Amino acid sequence: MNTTRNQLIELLEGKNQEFFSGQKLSEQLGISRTAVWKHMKELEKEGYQLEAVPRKGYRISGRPEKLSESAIRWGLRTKWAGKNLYHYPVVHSTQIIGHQLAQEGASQGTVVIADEQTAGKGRMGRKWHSAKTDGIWMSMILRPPVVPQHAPQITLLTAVALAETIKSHTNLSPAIKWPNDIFLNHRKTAGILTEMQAEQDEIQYIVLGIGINVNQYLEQLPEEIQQTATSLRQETNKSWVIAPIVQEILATFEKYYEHYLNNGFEAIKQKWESFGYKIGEKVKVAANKQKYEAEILGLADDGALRVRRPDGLEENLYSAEIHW
Ligand code: BTX
Repeated sequence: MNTTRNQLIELLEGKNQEFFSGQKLSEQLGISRTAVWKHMKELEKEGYQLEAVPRKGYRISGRPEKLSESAIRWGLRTKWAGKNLYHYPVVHSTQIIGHQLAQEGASQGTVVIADEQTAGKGRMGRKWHSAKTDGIWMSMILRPPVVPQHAPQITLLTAVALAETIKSHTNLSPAIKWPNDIFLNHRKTAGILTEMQAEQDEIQYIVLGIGINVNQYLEQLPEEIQQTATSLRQETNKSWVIAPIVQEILATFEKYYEHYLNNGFEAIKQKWESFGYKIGEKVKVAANKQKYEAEILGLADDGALRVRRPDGLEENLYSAEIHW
């Protein structure tokens, strides 16, 4: 990460569409005007469109379509989420890098994002297909001051942030399948993997993995998920620039996360239920080594899934697979 470049982007962003004089930039960054010019050339290589007008200065008139650290930073309106950012073209899994960074002490909100994962991870040892430049594959480090038993609430909160972002960005109507899948038109378009390092009563860190299919057509997905998966492009028939979606996810997540820490889970629960998939419907549940039919009632106050069995017995599920 080049911190001068980050500062430069932040300064230009603060000016919005106005010009920023080369002299002012060089003073504020503490570098020569030639160095400012060199950084501008680097930004152009990353895909920025820059205007340089004599006696007026510089301004950015277009942002790169290609994902990069700068592309996410430019216009990112968060306090801490994504402020510390690592972008890679190819990784095994952003989760693995997230764990390494967290163990080295990386701060809350640190994000690892990749164009492609060669060994993307789903839950319980499953695979997450994450091919090149067609999706959002990212992990964020969190250090929440909550007991480990409440960590699943952060997964639910993340699902709300994803559903809300997809809805506002694309006008589609996402639904959340408990606990962590985002569905569009009954097909999975995003998943969340929450991995935690914890002591008895304290979370050391969480690596929150988010995967969203964005620009793939169905035929580009592996055959085994073509009947069950979808993407934003498939549902909207257009391609999407990744960075603004990432920015909106980070800002929405940060808003709900802070609300959750300050006010508890209640508001998140209500939001989650407003997106909840199959609430009031009968589904097949696999839990506690049993399989049975049950009606989904909603969330319990602590985030457990409330279901009612055919005999009327109601129960709260903390770990279960839902099918239909
Ligand atoms: P999950 O266990 O709920 O979902 C995995 C299952 O979903 C697979 O078994 C397969 O059936 C299906 N699947 C696999 N890939 C896709 C896909 N691209 N779209 C739709 N369905 C799929 C969900 O696990 C958690 C996924 C988290 C992924 C992120 S990406 C960034 C981070 N790094 C990493 O390695 N994982 C996380």
